[in-house]
Parts: sequence; structure tokens; C-alpha cells
Amino acid sequence: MIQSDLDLFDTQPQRLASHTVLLPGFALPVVEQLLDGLRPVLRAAPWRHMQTPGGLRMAVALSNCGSLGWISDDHGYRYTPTDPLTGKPWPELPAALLELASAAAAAAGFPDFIADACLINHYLPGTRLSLHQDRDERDHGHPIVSVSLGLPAVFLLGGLQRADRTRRVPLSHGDVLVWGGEDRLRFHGVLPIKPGVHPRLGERRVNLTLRKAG
Ligand code: MD6
Ligand code: FE
Repeated sequence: MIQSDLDLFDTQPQRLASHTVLLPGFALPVVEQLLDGLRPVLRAAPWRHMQTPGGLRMAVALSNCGSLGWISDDHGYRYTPTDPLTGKPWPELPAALLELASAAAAAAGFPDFIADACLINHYLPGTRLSLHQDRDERDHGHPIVSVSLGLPAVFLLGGLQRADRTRRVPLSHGDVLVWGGEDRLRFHGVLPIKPGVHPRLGERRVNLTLRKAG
């Protein structure tokens, strides 16, 4: 059907739940600026696999920028002002990323969002992210803005209970997902990334989640 083919290229915001909005391709116009901003961040705070509190190695590699960064170790999950790997403050949030996050949040109905933390996740083909809630931020009244780059992913959008059914949301390069309000503590995860080569990022998916953590 022609209509469903066209849906693939739909760039209209899609409301997935009362306070969850998918903005297809919203980041595409600034992708090169984002990558330019991320390069020095990742030189200063390189990708690493953190340990879960249970002692397992996370499959996703991560880094952070902003005044706070999310970490996991045997003491638990939390935000820290410094990178445990270098002992230095996390690199600054690139301006293009900060501006994109506020613009996306506003487009999704959260007009006053100013991020102070960005968690940067790196997925190779086969990497998944198990169902979790994001609850380490101080005030859950602020939304989260999630930017997808590189290989496509299937995002699992669950409910407020772990056992609630999940909805599969395809996320492509340049898509931005915003959620907050009563959806802020929904369980969510990412299915194993399918093998592939993205023309700009190669064999990887990079996800940026911008938060007001402090
Ligand atoms: C990811 N994202 O898409 C992982 N969390 O790679 C998340 O865990 C996430 O996309 C909170 C809000 C939006 C997200
Ligand atoms: Fe999350």
C-alpha cells in the first residue's frame, strides 16, 4: 500500500503515549554539528563498559558529557561530576546538542527543558539494553530527550510495571524521542541491534540521552 510506504518517511511528530513523542528525523539537519561536538568529548572521556552493581559487564559502552554523568559500579547507579576513569570533570555539553535538546523538548510540549547531562551509549550489532527505568535523576518532573544515530534500533516502550506489555518503536538515524510527565518512569529497553553498516556511522548505533539530572 502506498500509504504505509509513505509512513516510513513521515516526519510529523508521533504521540506514542500521553507524554511520549517521537520526532522523526528531528536531528538530521544538525547531525554533522553533533558529531563535531562529540569527537572531542569522546577523546576526553572515552567509551568504556561499566560494571553493573551485580558485577556484570554492561554490553553497551558509554560515556557522558555535561556537568553530571551517569555511572554504574559495584556501589550502584548514580550521577557524578567527574569521570571515574580520568578523575576530571565530564566534558562540557556541546552547544549544538544542548540546543537540539531544548528544541526537541519544546516541540514535544516541554518548553523549559535545559539539559545538564548527556549519557552517550554505543551499541555494536547484537548489543541490547534490557528493560529498565531511568530513576537516578533528582527531579523526575523533567523530561528525557533521546537522540538516535547510526544503525536503526527497535526501542521497547513498556509501562510503569516491569511486567506490563511493551510496544516496539523503530528508531532511525536522526530520530528524537522525548518523554516526560506521567511517562517518565516507564520501563524501556532496546532489542539486539541488527547487523548492518550505516553510511555515516558504520557498524554501530549511538544514542544520546539528555537529562536534567541535578
Ligand atoms: C537507547 N535509551 O535508546 C537507550 N532512556 O539506546 C534509553 O535508555 C532511554 O531512549 C530514557 C529515555 C529515553 C531513552
Ligand atoms: Fe533509559
